[in-house]
Amino acid sequence: MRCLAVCQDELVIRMLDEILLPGFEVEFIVENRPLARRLHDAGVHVVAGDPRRTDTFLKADLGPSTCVIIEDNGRRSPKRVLEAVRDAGGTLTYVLGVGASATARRAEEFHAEFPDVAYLAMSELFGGPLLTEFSRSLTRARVQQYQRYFSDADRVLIMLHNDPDPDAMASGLALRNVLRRTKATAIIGAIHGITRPENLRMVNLLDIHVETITPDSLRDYDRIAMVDVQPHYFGGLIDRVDLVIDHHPEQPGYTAVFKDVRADYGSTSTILTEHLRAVDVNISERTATAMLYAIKSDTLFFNRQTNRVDIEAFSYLYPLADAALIRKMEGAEITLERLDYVIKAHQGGTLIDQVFCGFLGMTPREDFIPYVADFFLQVEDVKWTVVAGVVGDALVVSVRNLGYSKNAGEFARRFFADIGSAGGHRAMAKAVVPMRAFREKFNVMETDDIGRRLQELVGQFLHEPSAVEKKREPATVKT
Ligand SMILES: [Mn+2]
Repeated sequence: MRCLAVCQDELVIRMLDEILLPGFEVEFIVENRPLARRLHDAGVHVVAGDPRRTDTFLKADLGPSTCVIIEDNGRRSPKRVLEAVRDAGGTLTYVLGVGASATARRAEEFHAEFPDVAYLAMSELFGGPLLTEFSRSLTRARVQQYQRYFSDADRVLIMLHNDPDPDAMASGLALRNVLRRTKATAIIGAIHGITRPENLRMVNLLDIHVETITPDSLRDYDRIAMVDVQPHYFGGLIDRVDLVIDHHPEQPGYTAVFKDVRADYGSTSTILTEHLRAVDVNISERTATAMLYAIKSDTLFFNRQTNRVDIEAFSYLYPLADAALIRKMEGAEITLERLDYVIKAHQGGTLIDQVFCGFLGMTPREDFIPYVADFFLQVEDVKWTVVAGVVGDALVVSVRNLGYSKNAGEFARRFFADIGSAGGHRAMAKAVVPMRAFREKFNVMETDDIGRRLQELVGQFLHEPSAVEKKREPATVKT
């Protein structure tokens, strides 16, 4: 492809020349003759001429498929140049904003007069990679500090939250990697082990060992790190740790020697991908597979709380991971016992105005409830699901939606925060309330009425005039 660039700044010319060659056949139009001569002597394809004259472009053989780049350094308006290009038949025109004048307002000004012209700001084009590079060196310094701090420990514990999910386990593997340790010297542990079938399948397929930790055994470790969770989660059991790496909102009330908490990240594995990259540690196929699966599952394949960095981490890990294994882990979601609860919800549930509500009765494990809520969200014509079940003496409610006009987290908080714990995101939320409090607040005597009552609550919530949408609120409970 041919490219004509109207530039007056030597640095810009040399940069464009280097970037566009050899993919483009590039020629520069320069006003300043001595500069044109100098560039010509340096081997740059350049002609001297007045870019405000149409015949300059005709002479340069401008055609409709020639790409034209016009530098705008803010000193002199390039409007006459744009007119000349247009009169000469140019259609693929870009203005390259250089310097402080390259603002969004400037872009709008051009757009108003020349709607076909695209405005590119140099700072935007180069800013991203440059900032990534600089923040990587900050991360590098941080990681090297905690690596040193952990280096003389005999036994390290990498602690996960209860019922560890893919992100917790993948982060455990990744941190072990960053610390350059083996499973003998860095134990991945949790107080309550894994229960969900898909997570158990991950453990088996990737041969991950999560050790059960007792409060007493914490003393046996020289250093304790936490990933995907912060100490407050353990309710006073641990108030001081050596390292915390997490993507949940930062919590007060504990001390950590080193801490990397980034609440705007979609997964802890995203943070750890950056740590691994910053210190140039090799990522094994097993770890990459676990991390890729973790990012996919924590962001619901980029459906919630996803950041540019999550997508970047995903594309970095993708070629290193075993995608077939991930498909196999995902397939584990469907089990016969889960199908029993799907059937139960289907039989007793109601679908009204694209809202599915179901009550599962007593469930031996909590994961049946979000599973059924997710399941019915896939059904044609379902936009919201609210599924509840009784675990122990608590009613657990899972809320999911596809229609983004109302916030699932807000629904959970509105009705349940005063009698239990409730929270979540725009598209998924959860509430856990004592059964007795639920019965009293909502005046439900018969268990059979629970589903119907929930249906009424969602109906009420969805038909209220929409309040001004608040910014996404952080999750306060694990959904
Ligand atoms: Mn997570």
